[in-house]
Amino acid sequence: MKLDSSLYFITDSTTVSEDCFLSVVEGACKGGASLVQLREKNRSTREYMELAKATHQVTCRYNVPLIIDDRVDVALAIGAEGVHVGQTDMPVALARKLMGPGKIVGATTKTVPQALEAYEQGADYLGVGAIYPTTTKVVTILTSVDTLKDIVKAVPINVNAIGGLNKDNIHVLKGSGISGVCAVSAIMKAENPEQAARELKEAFINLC
Ligand code: TZP
Ligand code: MG
Repeated sequence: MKLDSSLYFITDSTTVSEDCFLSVVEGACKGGASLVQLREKNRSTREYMELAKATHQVTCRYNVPLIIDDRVDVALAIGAEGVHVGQTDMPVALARKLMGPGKIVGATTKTVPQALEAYEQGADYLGVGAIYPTTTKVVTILTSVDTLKDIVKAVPINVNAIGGLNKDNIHVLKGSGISGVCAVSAIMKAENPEQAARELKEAFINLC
């Protein structure tokens, strides 16, 4: 079945308590997130695993696949549905080999050659950005919508836009052919994450 990446919620647990964090994840799922990525940069392996297990309990209730950022070991250990790797992480081919054919492997790419390489190595989807400047802690540069469109044309897998995206600015992606949008702060920092997720998803669906 084709992967639904229409609304890809990526977490940032650094600004909230764990209870609050899990309720944001639940709100995102209720509001229509079709994928959730747990993205942790400052936790020990043990802490990452514990949070991943708790997050997975929530996402499983809503049948939303959980993707673990960077860490194939954590993804395998907790039985997550997939892993996401960046350009400085484990190569896609190795992540695919370790995860097996039934799991989801995603990759961050910013150029057509990177996109082709990730696709050829077995990626199921690509994250492309940052489209807009972002307030989320990340080392990234801006990617133009033209490059995004070139990547969409170059590979037959899902391509998602990422970076500073919200319901009020995703109109720039109209006609780009993307399969979905990724968002951290638009949902994580929203007063009502469920409503924020619902509105962002609606805005994306209205683009297509
Ligand atoms: N990669 C490129 S931009 C970004 C990542 C992980 C962060 C996106 O966060 P936000 O808050 O949706 O701008
Ligand atoms: Mg990474």
